[in-house]
Amino acid sequence: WTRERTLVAVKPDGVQRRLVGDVIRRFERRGFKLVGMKMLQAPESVLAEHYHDLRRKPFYPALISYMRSGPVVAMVWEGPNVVCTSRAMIGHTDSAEASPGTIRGDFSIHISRNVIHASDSVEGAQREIQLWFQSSELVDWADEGHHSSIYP
Ligand code: YYY
Ligand code: MG
Repeated sequence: WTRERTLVAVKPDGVQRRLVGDVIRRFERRGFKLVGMKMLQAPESVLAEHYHDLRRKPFYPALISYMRSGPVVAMVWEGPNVVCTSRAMIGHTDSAEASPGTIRGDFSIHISRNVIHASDSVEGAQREIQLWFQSSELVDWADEGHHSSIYP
């Protein structure tokens, strides 16, 4: 496989609700590898770039102020098919439609407070990782044998 990475971020409501550990636990249990993580108050410029495609949507101002309402925890996860699998793990954008068992389906009831972000394509993930992280903040660590029991 070719190395695939995605950007996951616990949004301010998720941090306030102490859901960071649960999110990390779910990704670790699945077998993905954490290669970057930081807590930050997201700068306006980063959010503007991150949500550039949504800038003309009616909910955009509320989305930006929600994302600026507190710190987020940004993470980079690595593994086979991690972009697609992460999207399945977080669930539908609209929490009302998110299946139980997904992060949004377990922890959220409203689209505007949906706890978590994950990139929606491989190219989008590359763009978002570069936006949120310096390359020096990503750690390329070896799996030390566990690797082969998680994926060949
Ligand atoms: O990628 P994802 O987060 O699942 O959805 P996007 O369509 O990229 O929208 C980003 C973000 O915007 C979403 O997580 C919540 C918010 N939002 C909203 O508040 N109201 C909508 N009708 C659509 C999206
Ligand atoms: Mg999106």
